[in-house]
Amino acid sequence: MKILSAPSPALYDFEPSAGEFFGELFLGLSQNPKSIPSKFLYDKTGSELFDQICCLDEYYLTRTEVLILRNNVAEISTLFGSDCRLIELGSGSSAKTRILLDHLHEPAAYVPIDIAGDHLLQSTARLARVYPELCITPVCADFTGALTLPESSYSTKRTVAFFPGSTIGNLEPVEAEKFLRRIAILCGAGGGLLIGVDLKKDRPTLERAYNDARGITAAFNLNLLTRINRAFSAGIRVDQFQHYAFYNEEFGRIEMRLVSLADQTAQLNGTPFVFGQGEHIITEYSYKYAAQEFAKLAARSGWTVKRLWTDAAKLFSVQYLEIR
Ligand code: AVJ
Repeated sequence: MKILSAPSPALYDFEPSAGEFFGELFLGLSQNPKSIPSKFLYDKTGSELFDQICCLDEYYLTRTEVLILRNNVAEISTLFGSDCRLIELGSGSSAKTRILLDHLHEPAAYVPIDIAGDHLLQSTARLARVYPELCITPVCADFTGALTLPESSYSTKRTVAFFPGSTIGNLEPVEAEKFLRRIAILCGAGGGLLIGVDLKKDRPTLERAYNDARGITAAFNLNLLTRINRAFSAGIRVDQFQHYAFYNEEFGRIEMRLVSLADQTAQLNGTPFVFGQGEHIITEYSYKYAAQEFAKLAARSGWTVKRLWTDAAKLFSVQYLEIR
């Protein structure tokens, strides 16, 4: 992990080290069924494709969350109070954060954290121009790993983490619980967590969101293989893989997969990995929660749900949690 202090662009360049990428890839592809951690979907191209996904008609999550944030930002600001330090986990282009920053009562600092360094650099630079008064200290890191916040030279009354997008859904419940507990420790006493949580709903709506007509989600998924080829000259035939996403109701999650259309072998630093025709790689889980289920998960992690906002169709929720 690197803590970045503006303005030193060179520091922002972050790619997982080849060793780190290789290690996790090797482990995932040695499993049965094969899997690859979803965080590797977000290289430069992946992050750009994800931004496009967020604008798709089928992908109701982003626009619904933005609507909920807009409709309730006054109440959210009151809950945060003045002089709060806002941490964002997986800040991406920070578009949703601007809704908060425009309304917060004298925020003390903003700490965007993201794994995609270039993306983080660009959005932080843009943000600094819009909020010249705000202390912004970007951190380029995998927030599922150990996190240290930059030293603060400012005084804050409370640290609030912002975790939008239902990214919590990428983690399996046991991991989500551990993660939420770590965030509680990071925020410390009096801390808060504003989190976006996608809700359970009918299968067609869910499956359409991950199988858009324009094939952007497919391109996003397949880009992972292109990235692996680039990093390791793995020789994967990307055109012989197919995107597949479906709702697994038993587990309450969308499963995104890459299915091999042919028998083929990839090479990872000299180790062959065989893909049989029809064999799949799991590339992402996206868990959906009923409000009650998430409240229980929060409680197991040391949080209590203080407030839950949703949209008229109850597609998505934004929740404010406090440390118990
Ligand atoms: C960013 C993890 C919330 O699971 O909906 C979008 C990623 N994957 N389309 C999600 C994603 C396919 C997204 N999250």
